[in-house]
Amino acid sequence: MPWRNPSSEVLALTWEEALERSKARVGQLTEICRRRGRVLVLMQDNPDPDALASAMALRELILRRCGKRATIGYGGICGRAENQAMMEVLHIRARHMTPAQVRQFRIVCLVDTQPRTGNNILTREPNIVIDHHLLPKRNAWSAEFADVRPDYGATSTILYEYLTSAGIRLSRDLATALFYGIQSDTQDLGREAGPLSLRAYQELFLRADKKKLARIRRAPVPASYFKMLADSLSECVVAGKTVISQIPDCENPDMVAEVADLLLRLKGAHTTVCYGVCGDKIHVSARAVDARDNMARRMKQAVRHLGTGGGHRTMAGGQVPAENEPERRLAQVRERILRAFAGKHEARPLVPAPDAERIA
Ligand SMILES: [Mn+2]
Repeated sequence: MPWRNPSSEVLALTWEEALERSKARVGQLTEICRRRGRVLVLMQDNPDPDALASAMALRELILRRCGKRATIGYGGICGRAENQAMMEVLHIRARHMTPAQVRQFRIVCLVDTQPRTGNNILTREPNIVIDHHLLPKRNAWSAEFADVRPDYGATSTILYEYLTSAGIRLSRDLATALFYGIQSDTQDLGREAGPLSLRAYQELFLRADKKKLARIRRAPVPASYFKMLADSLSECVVAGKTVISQIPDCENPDMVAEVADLLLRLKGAHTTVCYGVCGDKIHVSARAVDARDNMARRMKQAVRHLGTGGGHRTMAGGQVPAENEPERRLAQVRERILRAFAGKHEARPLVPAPDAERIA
């Protein structure tokens, strides 16, 4: 079934109308999952809280409606301390998988990601796609069931609608997960969140376990976290209203996203980009204060013919394979980033080098 980016008119739906729509979708979805064969809920390679919560919710829906225990999987690293804590504290059993393991499942559901985005390990057409990222104009894909809502702040909101419309009572852990998913993906509803996400957020807040939320948000980080942070700041440059940073020895791709988020707090900054080599790929994250800066479009521009990229208007990600000649690839990516995000502005260091300061 081919899909197009819907207009934002859906935001005109009332909560009741949205639930009605979701109820119909749940019917279609459960019909597919009831078929013979094991079900896999696959997230992006480096799952974030929205993906983890959505996968947990979809697993619950499939369990209650189809009596089947779906497996939750991902291909990369779940590196961020908060995300690891979320899995542990809320008992989300997600497995790291290889493409060969993924192929053993007959029914595959993608959540919070889409086929051919380069950020998941699926090598065939999925049966089910539930997501809220912008759809690609080219590289169109198809699936038996697809519910993609780019006007939604989080995939967790879609799953909350599904569960509510199906009359499924949420466990405290699941309510906590979905609340945290919406909160983190919309940055406390400040980023691309509509009235439906607001409604879900309010209802879930009442049910969420605040003590567990605090344990997740303040999860301990290893010393290497501060090393990566220090390195990223010493490499950081400002070009016009764009802040660009590199993490030289990046242990996990989540750090790239985290630094991009952090740098957006710089006074006067409109957009931020952070990149670094993690494993055999260069990961890139971009953030913007204003949706008009369309980060997804610029990211695609920056990685064109080198890798894949996409996302939302205010947050986007990209991946460039770098198995061969990583240094040359890195230089190429750096140049592309400067061109796509900084234009003609001159790049100056954010933090002066310690030596330069001493001389001055
Ligand atoms: Mn999301």
